[in-house]
Amino acid sequence: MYKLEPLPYPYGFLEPYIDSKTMEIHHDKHHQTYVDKLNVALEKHKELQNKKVNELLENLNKIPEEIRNAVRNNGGGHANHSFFWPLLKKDVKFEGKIADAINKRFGSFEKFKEEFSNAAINRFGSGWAWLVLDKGKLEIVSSANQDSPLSEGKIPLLTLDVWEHAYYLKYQNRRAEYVSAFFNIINWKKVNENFVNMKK
Ligand code: MN3
Repeated sequence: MYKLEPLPYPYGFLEPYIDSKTMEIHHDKHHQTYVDKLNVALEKHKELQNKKVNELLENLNKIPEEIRNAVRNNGGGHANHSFFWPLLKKDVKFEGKIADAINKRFGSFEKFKEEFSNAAINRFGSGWAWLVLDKGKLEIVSSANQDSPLSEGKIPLLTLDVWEHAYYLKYQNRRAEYVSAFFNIINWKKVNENFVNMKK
């Protein structure tokens, strides 16, 4: 059985950039639902129940076909949100090895911000924007629905949820404003950890 971990901070932790009510619904309702539906999908597949959710996503082609889409969507939903929450914190400096690597790869923080923002804003419908390592190289990508870059052999370092449920209460249709606010709450210390620990 998969289980929802508590949010690693109080609901109001990211105010005013992400409001308390959004965090509460997003974590307690949306994320919970992905976990519940993943458990339902795996009910008759005991051999998969003890695997890490990332492992399921890395090997989607090995998941029995009748539950593959359910695992892709709900396993993805569980993994993506679990990865997302700790990436959010106010007032963390852009520094460390990841900052050096971003500056080198994109030219400057501003260029990186522009490219990441475009990926987030232009993702049509629901999905995620990502900074990933793809064969050791930093890349910005976006994914539809709850698709994870793990399923394409990429290593996620940073992500932003651009489903409407992530921002609609406060920002309504103004996704670009939400994306801009996100740059005030990136936990660069955590992104740096992801980079240092996962670089292959
Ligand atoms: Mn979400």
